Amino acid sequence: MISLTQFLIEEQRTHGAVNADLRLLIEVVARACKRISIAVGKGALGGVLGEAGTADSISVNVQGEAQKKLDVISNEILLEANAWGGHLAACASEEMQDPHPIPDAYPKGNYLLLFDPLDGSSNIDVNISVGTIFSVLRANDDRAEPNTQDFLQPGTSQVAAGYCVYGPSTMLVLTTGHGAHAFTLDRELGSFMLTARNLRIPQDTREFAINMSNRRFWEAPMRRYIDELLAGTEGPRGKDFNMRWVASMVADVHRILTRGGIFIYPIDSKTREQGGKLRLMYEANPMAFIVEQAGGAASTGRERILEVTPQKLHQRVPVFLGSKNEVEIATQYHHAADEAGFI
Ligand code: P6P
Repeated sequence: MISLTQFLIEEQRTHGAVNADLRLLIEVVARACKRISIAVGKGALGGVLGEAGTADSISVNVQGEAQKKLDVISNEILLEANAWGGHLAACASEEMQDPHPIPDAYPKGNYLLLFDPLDGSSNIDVNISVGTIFSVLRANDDRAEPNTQDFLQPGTSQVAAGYCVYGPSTMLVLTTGHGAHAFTLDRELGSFMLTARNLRIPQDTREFAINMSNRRFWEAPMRRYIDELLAGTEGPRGKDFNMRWVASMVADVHRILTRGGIFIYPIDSKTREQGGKLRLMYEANPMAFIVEQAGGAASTGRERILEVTPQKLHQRVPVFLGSKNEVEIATQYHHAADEAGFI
């Protein structure tokens, strides 16, 4: 069993896709995730549960969502860990309106790091798995101080992406463009150890993940697709399906990477104005990169997620990802509905 460090050095030797700076970046993010795992694992004992801010004014993030104390702590851990290494030009986070520059006291590098520091944090207070999601882009070499525009690159430009799921075990799943690989934290060693190389998502599945309570808000092709799954063996799909919904994207996606399935957060009449619920740059894009590297597919229901041209840093998109054949069926239903002119 090899460590994350040894794996990255092997990647550097075999593929050359991982240079010294990118290897340092990934190791620094992994180290930050270990610190977040410790904070999350303390639960009530760490005095870090509940909302951030004061009793009469809960702090709200740029998304307009109530911030948990652990959202703020996780964000700070990632910013501090990445400040001094000289590998980054700037960071961007779900928790911050604008990109965060590397302090002038430190050298700047050639990468941009985007992250959702603690995805699913509404589950923290009820002790359900949460996670950190990150995406790595190349910085614009011509600009000393990166600006928001430098971050607005399509998902196909990512050089690395990963997530850390804080569950019964803490696991890091990573891609640098040569497969998706899983590492489990050995708490005694303090190292992430390679426990699954080249994850593969089955092309077909009998398991779907969606928040069914939104059904009345869905577009027609979304209702058609899900109703056919619910019809089971008597319906057009001719087989029964099972449903899971953790309401923590990292946990749902990790299950799909491990045993297949389709994860869906569609656009609906509630989220039409914002373009969907999940964020493109630091949720959909990194997860789409990982899922495609594991042989799955990732679509907005109408186009490949990785080919969406970003317009805003906190842009939201619909997400269909997982077992390729199911993503393709759902996407085909949306195209058919669009061509027929009804939604
Ligand atoms: P809902 C968590 O807040 C999150 O961003 C994802 O992790 C998760 O998949 C989704 O929202 C859950 O949304 O509407 O079911 O609470």
